[in-house]
Amino acid sequence: LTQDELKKIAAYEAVKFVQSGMVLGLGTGSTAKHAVDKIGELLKQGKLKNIVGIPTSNVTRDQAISVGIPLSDLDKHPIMDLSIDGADEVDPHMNLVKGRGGSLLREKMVEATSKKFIVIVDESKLVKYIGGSGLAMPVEIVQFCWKFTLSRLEMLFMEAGCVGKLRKFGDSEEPFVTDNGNYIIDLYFKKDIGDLKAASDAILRLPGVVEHGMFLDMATTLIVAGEHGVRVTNK
Ligand code: DER
Repeated sequence: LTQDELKKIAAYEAVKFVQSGMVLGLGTGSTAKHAVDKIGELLKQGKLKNIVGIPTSNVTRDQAISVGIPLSDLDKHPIMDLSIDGADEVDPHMNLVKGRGGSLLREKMVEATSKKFIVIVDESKLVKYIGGSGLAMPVEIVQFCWKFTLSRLEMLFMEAGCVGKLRKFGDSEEPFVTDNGNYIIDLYFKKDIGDLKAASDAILRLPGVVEHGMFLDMATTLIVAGEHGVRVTNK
């Protein structure tokens, strides 16, 4: 099975939890994309009714429109019955790293209001500890004096050998700009950063930081698709 087929299996398993009448947080990324497609399909078949989607990015908004999911926003629907989204890393406590697609702020705003937040991943996303994959831990920051903020973030995690990089748009030298008009600093750690809650608080206290990609104690259900099938775990 290819990685995308595994992502589809996890996504379709999550959509089984969607009931008619729900207000749904619609995630962003290549895994959540399959869930959005499936919800649209079930609506078309009449198997789902009266769904309101709250998209976590402009890309998901456009996809949801194209598959016929009625949309609204957090102002009108401040509480989600259910959110479904992917993740870049999942640790054994269901803490997540998200944001490699650049949508972490709206994802966190939507998913923090959810009664149930189902994370859908292929097994390659499972890590022993956050920051353990050596891949990016994204932080959304304001554009003003971004070098200043980058160096403050690196200093926070000096012991973990932290290096920060301004995310660029594709292969260009242009900085990536989020749906919210902000920049993203990708942090890379050489070692475990230890207490995630303390790390989260320290990052958020830095003026200039908008939000970070650690989703701590937010997921309620994890669906992992692997070579041995699909596994659903509740927190
Ligand atoms: O950028 C994001 O937050 C995405 O949800 C990411 O965490 C998962 O993206 P993927 O499903 O394309 O791997």
